[in-house]
Amino acid sequence: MDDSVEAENRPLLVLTNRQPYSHRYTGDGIESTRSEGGLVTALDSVLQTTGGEWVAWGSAAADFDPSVVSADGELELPPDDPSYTLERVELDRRQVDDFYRGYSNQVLWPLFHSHIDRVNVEPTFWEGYREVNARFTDEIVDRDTSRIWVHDYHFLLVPEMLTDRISGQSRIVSFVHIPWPPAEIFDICPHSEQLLEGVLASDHVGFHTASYRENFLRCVERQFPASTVDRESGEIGHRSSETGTSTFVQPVGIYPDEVAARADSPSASASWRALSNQHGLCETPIVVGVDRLDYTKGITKRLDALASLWERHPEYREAFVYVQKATKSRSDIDEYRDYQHEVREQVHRLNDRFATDDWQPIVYIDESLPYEDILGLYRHADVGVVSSTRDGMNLVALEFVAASRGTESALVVSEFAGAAETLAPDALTVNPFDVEALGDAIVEAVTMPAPEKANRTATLQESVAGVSAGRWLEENLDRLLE
Ligand code: GDG
Repeated sequence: MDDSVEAENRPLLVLTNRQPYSHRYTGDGIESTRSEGGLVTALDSVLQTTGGEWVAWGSAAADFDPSVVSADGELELPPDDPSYTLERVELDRRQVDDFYRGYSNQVLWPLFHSHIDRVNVEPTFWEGYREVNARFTDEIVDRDTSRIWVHDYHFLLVPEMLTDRISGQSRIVSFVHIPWPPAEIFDICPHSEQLLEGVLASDHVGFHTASYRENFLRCVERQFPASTVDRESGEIGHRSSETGTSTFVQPVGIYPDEVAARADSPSASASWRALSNQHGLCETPIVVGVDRLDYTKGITKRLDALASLWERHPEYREAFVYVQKATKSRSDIDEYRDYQHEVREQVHRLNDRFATDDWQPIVYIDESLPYEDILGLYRHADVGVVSSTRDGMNLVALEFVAASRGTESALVVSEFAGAAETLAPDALTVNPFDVEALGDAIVEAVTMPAPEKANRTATLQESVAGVSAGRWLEENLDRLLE
C-alpha cells in the first residue's frame, strides 16, 4: 500500500449501498459471508489493505455478537482478520421501496443502461432517494475522516449534501460503476439537473471508460451552459467550484494472480469434478456464462442466439454444452422476478426443443456458488460468453481470462461492456442485439483453430495480467489524496 495512505492519519471512508458481508448470529458467534457482486469483491480487498470505515445499508439488529461488535455498533471485518470497520445504516420499509427498489433500480439503473422503456418514475421514489441520501450524509458528516469515497448511482446526491455541511474539510471522490448515459437519454430524467448538481460537488468523479466520461461532460454542458469543460484535463468549472473527472485506466476488479491461483486450487478442481459429474460435462466442450439475473446482462439474447444457431446449423447441435450460472438478484422487484422466470422458461424451452438422448444443450445453475466453484467453472470451460446490452465494466470477462491461465480458451464479449475496451481485439467482440452474429461468434470460439486460440489466449492473458484492482485502487487513492 502507498505510504501516503498510511501517513494520512484520519482514515478513509467508503460509502456503498451494499454491505460487503452478510451476517448471521449462530449462538456460537457471528457467521459472516462475503456478498457477491463486482463492486463488493473489489472494495473488500481494497479496505483490507488500507483499513478505514465502510458505511452501507444494512441492519445490525439481528446479528449482534458482543465479541466482534464494538460499543458504537460497528462491526469489525473481515471476521477472521479484522482490518476495517463497517457501519450499517438501517432503512425502513418505505425507504427501501422508494430509494432502493424505486429510484435506484427502476429509474437510475434502467436509464443509465439505456433501457428507457423500463424507466418508471414515481414521485415518491424521488422523495425517498433524497431522504435516504440525506440519511447517509448525516451518518458520515461527523466522522473523523478527510477522504470520502462515494460509490455508484445510489448516492449521487451525497457529495452536494456533504459539501453543504463540511465546507471543504474532506475530499470527496465519486466513482460511477455503471455507464453514464448519453445526454439525450439522461435528459429524460425529470431530476437530471439535481443529480448533476449532486455529483458535481465531488472533488473528483471517476468513470470506467472514456465514453462514459464524455457522456457526463456533455450532460454538464447541456444542462449548465455557463459551466466550463476542459476536455484535455477533464476539469469542470461549475459555479464557484472545480470538479476533476477521469477514466480510470485500470478497471476496478480483480487480482489476476490470485484468481489464477484459486482457479487452479485443489478445492476449485474438486468442485469442478463434482459439477461435471453431476451434469455429465466431461466429454463435450463447455461454453459458460456467469451473470446476475439482470436484463442488462443480455441472457435472453444469448439464449436466442443459441436457439438461432442450433436452428440454422443443426451440425452444431451436440457440439458443445452451454452452462448458464445465473445468480438471483433484486428478486423483490417485479421486473427482476419476471426476468428470472423468463430466463428459466427459455432454458426449458430450448432443452425441450433441442435435447437428444445423449445431449442436454443447456445446464442451468441458479443457486449461488462459492467463488472457488465459479473460478473452477471458468477454468474448465472452453469458451466464456458475456452479452450485456450495457455494462459498466463486467468483471466476469476479466475473471474468465485470469482463471484460464495456463490453459487455452476463447472469450466472446459484448461491445457494450466496458471490459471490451481492455479485451478487444483478442476477444471476439459482438453486438448482442444481432442474435445471429452472437451465435456465429460462439461457434467461431468453439471451433477456433488451435494456433489462433493459443495466440489470442496469450494476448488476452497479457492484457488481463496488467489489470489489477490494486492499480485501480492506487489511481483512486491518488485522487483522494490530492
Ligand atoms: C457492477 C456493474 C461492474 C456471480 N455469480 C456468483 C458470483 N458472481 C460474481 C462474479 C463477479 C461478480 O459476481 C459479478 O460482477 P459484474 O462486474 O459482472 O457485475 P455487477 O454485479 O453487475 O457489477 C459492472 C461492477 O459493478 C464493478 O464496477 O463491472 O459493470 O454492473 O465477480 O464472479 N460469485 C460467487 N457466487 C456466485 O454464484 N461467489
